[in-house]
Amino acid sequence: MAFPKAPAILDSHDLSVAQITEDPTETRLRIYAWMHLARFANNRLLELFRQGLIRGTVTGGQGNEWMIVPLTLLADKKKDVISLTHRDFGGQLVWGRHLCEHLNQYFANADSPTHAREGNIHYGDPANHSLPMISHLGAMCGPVLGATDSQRRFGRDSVGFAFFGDGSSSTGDVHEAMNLASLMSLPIVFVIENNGYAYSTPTDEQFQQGTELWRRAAGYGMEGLVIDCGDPCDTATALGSVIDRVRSTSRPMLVEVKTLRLRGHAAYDTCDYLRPGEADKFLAADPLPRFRASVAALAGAGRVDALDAEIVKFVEECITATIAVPRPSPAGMEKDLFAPVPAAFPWKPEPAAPENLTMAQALNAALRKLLAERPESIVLGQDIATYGGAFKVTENLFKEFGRSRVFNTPLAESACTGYAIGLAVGGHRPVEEFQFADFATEAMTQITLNAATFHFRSGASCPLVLRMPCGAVGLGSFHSQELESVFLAMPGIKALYPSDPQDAFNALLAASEDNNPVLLFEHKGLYRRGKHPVKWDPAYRGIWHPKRVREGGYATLVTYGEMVHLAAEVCEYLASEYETEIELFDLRCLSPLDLSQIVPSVEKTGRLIVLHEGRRTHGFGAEVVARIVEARLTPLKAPPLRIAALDLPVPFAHELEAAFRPSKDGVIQAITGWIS
Ligand SMILES: Cc1ncc(C[n+]2csc(CCOP(=O)(O)OP(=O)(O)O)c2C)c(N)n1
Ligand SMILES: [Mg+2]
Repeated sequence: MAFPKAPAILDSHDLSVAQITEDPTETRLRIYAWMHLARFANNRLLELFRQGLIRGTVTGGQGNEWMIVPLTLLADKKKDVISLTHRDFGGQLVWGRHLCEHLNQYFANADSPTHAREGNIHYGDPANHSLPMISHLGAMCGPVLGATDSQRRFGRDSVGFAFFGDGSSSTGDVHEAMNLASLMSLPIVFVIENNGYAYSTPTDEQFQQGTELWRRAAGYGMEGLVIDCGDPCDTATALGSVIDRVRSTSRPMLVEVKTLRLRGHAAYDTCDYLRPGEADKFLAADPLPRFRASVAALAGAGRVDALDAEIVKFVEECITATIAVPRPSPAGMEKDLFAPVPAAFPWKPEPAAPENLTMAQALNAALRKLLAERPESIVLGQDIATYGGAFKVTENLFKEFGRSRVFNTPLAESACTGYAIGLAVGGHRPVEEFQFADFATEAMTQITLNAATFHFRSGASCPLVLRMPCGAVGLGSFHSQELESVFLAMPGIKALYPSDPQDAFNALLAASEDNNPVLLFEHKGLYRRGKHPVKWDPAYRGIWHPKRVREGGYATLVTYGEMVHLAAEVCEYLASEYETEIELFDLRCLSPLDLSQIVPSVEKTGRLIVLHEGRRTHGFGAEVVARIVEARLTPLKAPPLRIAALDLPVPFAHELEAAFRPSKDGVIQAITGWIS
């Protein structure tokens, strides 16, 4: 589609503070042009929504242009990082792309930047360091930190911009991210867009009255300031010095902007909760008409009128053009869930000779290999540096590779995972250790809604490995969970679950070269379950497929993780005591699930057993059984047998835990009962 030509004044997307005094008329005219474009286009979006031509909703940025336009004009779009929020439409326009591309997003057209998989303001331009927001407010702060750090690690003096409202300022993510940025000395400008309301809730119902949000900066060891709603050039001057300071010091700063929300929360908002006279007060405070008058005084009213007309004409032409763009097609949607499988890394074929290692040591060796051979790799997590991790999987890596590659994180799983997402999208390959898989629930949004959906909605890759020490080893409810079916109920996540040291070594290499978020489940009971030979295995990518551990004709048993060892003992026992041969599979990869070898096995045996340590209800086995049964043409000889943990929290005492999860005797009993 040929885009209408934009007014020439919009050719420039940049501004320096010096231009305001050097060339006041032209500079002000240019700032005004962007503000007017943002305001007029935003108003038209609202009308188009009301006409039913835009679906979902429109969250307007009317009243925020005085801040977001100067800020994005001042930013260095070649290297700075931004994640614009739902009041920042003006910033989206300045950051880049033709207006028609922005309108395609709102119309959810085939050519939209998100392929119509997201609507409204939920888009960005990852190739140009603009990270698409997810609805969960506060959640984009972590990714901005990571993507900015990624730029910095590539040698650029980038600044990151993270935005949140007065309402969002109460989210944990915001606090975690401010602490993390200060701790890591990251050059981030945190901007609080305080417009006095979170949807219908005024600030005095959100935090203690009299609280000045910008003063929170001191609590995080950073500078803070407040900028009142007003003249865009004064704002540009103030923001320009903030940006310069953050760029040169590499210290974060917190800026509270007292801004306006002129059209309510969103297109459908009736605003009847506003206090008497408040709407008029907001309109009277709008800086745009005043700025227009001051520009007209300098440039002449005729010039500003002509500019307005030119912009209006351009917007209308763009609307006409984008209304004609075809609607999206569902074709290709499923293919785009995951980033394509990349070429294998040119790994060194080492260690060539097998070394006897525990699974913890095998993972350590794989991490060392990754850090040594891939400069873009980064290892992070709680206590993983000098201490070597709660299970010593990262032992000595800090000593060998130093703090820039291997570092401790604070107890802030959400922001740290967000930070890792930013690193990954920026071109790095982070491997994050959760101290226990249980604590990954703290990062649920980042894993399941941010990382997992990134490729689908933006086309960008998010190569992230999340290491999950899991399983019950006598530690009770909060250090024992098997969370695979919780996480894998959400699309866009890959998952490996090795059962021996060589597979663990292979799994880490395979996960680290994939271009998607990969969960690596590591059963704690396997970390030190004897030493086994580990070496470079050219067929390491086989880990993405199940392994037949034992042949048999009576039934097919599918399991993974620590249960593979228990199942092998059970099969041995049943062979010797019952002369019943069971075909045993170690799934190894839980997502994407490959049952292509297992279905023919069930076809052969006619019987299916699924065993796992996770709970039975909504357990992973339910999916395995359903898929195999669906794939079969002939009926099974017996109902499928699911053996899993009890539907309880993981109990602490070892007698209780033993009764909770499948045991050798329990599995034998279940199978022999099923046979007879
Ligand atoms: C974590 C989270 N909780 C709830 C919502 C639903 N929601 C969307 S916008 C909004 C109000 C946000 O207020 P504020 O941060 O002040 O931003 P504003 O809309 O005023 O610009 C709410 C509650 C959300 N998007 N994210
Ligand atoms: Mg608000």
